[in-house]
Amino acid sequence: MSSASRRKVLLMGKSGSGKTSMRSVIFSNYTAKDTRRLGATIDVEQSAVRLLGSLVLNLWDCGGQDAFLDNYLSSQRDTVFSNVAVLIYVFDITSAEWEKDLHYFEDNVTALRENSPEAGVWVLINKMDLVDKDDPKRIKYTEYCEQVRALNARISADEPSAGALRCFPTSIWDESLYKAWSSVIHTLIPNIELITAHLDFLRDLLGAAECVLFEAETFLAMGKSGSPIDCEPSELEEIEVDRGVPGLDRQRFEKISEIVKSFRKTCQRTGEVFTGFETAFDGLSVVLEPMSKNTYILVVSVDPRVHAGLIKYNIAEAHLHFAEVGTWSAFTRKCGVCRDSIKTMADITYNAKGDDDPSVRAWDDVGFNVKESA
Ligand SMILES: Nc1nc2c(ncn2[C@@H]2O[C@H](COP(=O)(O)OP(=O)(O)OP(=O)(O)O)[C@@H](O)[C@H]2O)c(=O)[nH]1
Ligand SMILES: [Mg+2]
Repeated sequence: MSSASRRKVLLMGKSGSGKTSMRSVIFSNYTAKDTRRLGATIDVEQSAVRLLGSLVLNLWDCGGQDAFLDNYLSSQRDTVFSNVAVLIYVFDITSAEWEKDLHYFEDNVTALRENSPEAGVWVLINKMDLVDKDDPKRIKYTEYCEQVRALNARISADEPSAGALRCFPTSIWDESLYKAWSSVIHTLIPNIELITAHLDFLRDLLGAAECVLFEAETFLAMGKSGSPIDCEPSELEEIEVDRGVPGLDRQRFEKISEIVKSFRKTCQRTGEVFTGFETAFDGLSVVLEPMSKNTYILVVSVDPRVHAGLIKYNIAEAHLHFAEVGTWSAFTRKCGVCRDSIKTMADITYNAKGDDDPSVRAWDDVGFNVKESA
């Protein structure tokens, strides 16, 4: 495996803000309730999480007690802050020491910019479930975000290559956690454009509103056809608008992640194995199926002629090739989507056997079977 697919992710923030809880819910199948028995993290707990077969996240869960924080900023500064792809900084919205928390954040981002200037910073303002009743308009969250952004802009002003900062409100008790983590992972996937191009192809083949790829273990949404996964409604592509995407629930990806994960747990308890899901409404078919060893695909078709069986047939046709898309190395299966997309990519090659031979079938040759049997 190439080292390019290993990414160091720092998880930092004050003790008790919820770092280990979120890591355990997302990556170790804990329920929110299970996290109550977690003890404080001592120093740094490192773990490696493999996603999509070839992307390895090296998670550094950094215990947030004052003595540890001081160490990270002094004796361990270079070790902790070098080669970082993403810093996930977790704040506790209920903290009584916001000024002090902000001060630590400033010190951490300063150390990050010195050692890994291009790293992205994800600020998760956690435990929103504890304040939402008293502050339904999230005024406090908005204010905190503004302060964090202003601080980051000041620290990063002299660093033209500084990675972007994004803020998310989170709670381990609802799907907001999946939205934030999906956004992190999405940016770490190598050649995400290639996945998007394949999903676009399947979407158009099936007259679908969208095709979404989920990671099989965490059920985090990795990518989707069309516009980016976290774009604003005004940024949707015309074809998505035509097919009714604006009418879909804006939180659908994270809701599906959470629902499928908890349903899968229920299945395990009753000795069943979750393999997929399909349903049909008036003129709408929805299918969720394994796509490769490490992924599931969700297809929402709005073409009334396209039934679940046809969607599943096309997913099955794409299986072998999607397994290859997950490995990012050499592409050997004939594919028109790869041929067009990889031309513009520097770090991967497309070298399919029989690419020039019209009698060799590509998985995306529309109507190939029809021609063959005619
Ligand atoms: N209500 C609520 N409680 C949370 C949330 N996230 C975490 N907690 C609780 O907060 C407590 C502390 O969580 P941890 O994950 O251990 O905190 P930590 O940031 O890892 O702390 P250190 O390891 O000391 O740095 C646990 O009892 C969690 O159940 C949340 O979103 N809402
Ligand atoms: Mg911890």
